Amino acid sequence: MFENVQAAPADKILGLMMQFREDPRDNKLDLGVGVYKDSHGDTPVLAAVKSAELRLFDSQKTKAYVGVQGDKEFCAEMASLVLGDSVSMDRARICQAPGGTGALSILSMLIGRTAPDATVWLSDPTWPNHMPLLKNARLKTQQYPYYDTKNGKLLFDGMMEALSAAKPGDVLLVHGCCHNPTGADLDLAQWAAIADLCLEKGLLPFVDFAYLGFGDGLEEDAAGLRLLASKVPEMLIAASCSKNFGVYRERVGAAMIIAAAPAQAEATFTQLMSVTRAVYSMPPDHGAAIVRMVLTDPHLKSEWITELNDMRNRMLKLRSGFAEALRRESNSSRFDFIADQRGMFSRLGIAPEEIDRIRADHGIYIVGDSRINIAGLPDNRLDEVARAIVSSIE
Ligand code: PLP
Ligand code: TYF
Repeated sequence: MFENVQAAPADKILGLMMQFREDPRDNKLDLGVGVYKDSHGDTPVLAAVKSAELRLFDSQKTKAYVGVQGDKEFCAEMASLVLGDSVSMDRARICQAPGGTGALSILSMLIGRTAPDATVWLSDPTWPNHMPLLKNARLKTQQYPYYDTKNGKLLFDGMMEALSAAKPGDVLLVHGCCHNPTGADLDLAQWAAIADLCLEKGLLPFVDFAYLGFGDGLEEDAAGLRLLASKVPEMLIAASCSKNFGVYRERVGAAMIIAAAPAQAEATFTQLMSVTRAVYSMPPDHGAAIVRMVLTDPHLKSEWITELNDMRNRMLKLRSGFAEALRRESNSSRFDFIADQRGMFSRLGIAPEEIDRIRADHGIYIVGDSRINIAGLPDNRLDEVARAIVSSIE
């Protein structure tokens, strides 16, 4: 069976992460994989999460299965965090999933079951795992223009124009906030235009929500998604807790279905549960139990919000500081867009040879599409990093 199997292409981001680990240089700098780092370059366990883990250790009485939906209280808390009061909860069904990726995958398989002829439209560029997981669900895909890397600008008109070719029943995959890899987000007027487009053309919006709280704030980051949810009859959401709770390896996320009527939501949810039973039966418990504890305990919740605010404010400060350092070093406004974008990523808009040179000469690791992880920048080396980049580009 295996004698003719060819190796699968590597994930470029995860490949770069491995290459970085093997680099012996002391002053090497990882701006690759999307993991939040503090001013010491560490990704520590949040204090609120640690407290919840200690409590869980003391209070947990069983490791018996959690059930296919996962922890119901976790699901309810996630629904309220993401959706607020934008939709009536009797039209929504939520399950716990192994990370945002797990949520994206099971929802994609649900689409594959219920609308196998649908085309899923995704942004160009997008997170490199979107395409493989949609293909894995045997779905057709097409990309819409989203971002002009050379000029650091969102291509909203191009996006809307491309989507005019979408057929009724097609799926529109959008990033809820902090677009990966560009950091360029839709404003509220653009979210409203997308809602109108979905209504007009009968498209199903599918929101990938992996960075809630990393852009402008918990409420602000959810505003576009909630506006959309308040207008459309049906919607899918894949939420991740990896980044905002810093629980990456625990694999915590939620898959949400919104339907036009409660009975449709319920029937569709039974299909989703049938998908998950076939794939992994039941979700892992530990991370979701922690998130549930944090969200249901007022003291832990406020501690978490403070820690989330600190992470976000650090990234915002790094954005303006780095844009300023690049402005000084390049004597131009070429990189000013970095200060205006949001979340963990921006694309420098430099060439692959330049990226290779920066890695070879300075030990600075940047993804091949010129994406940098803003949180990976050390506060006290902004000028040095800006100098290394500017000196390596034409
Ligand atoms: N979607 C986007 C856009 C991401 O950047 C990530 C990051 O890893 C994910 C989904 C999935 O996150 P995870 O599966 O680690 O929760
Ligand atoms: O974009 C990133 O860096 C994160 C982490 O296959 C990641 O979302 C990257 C690639 C991948 C899974 C996670």
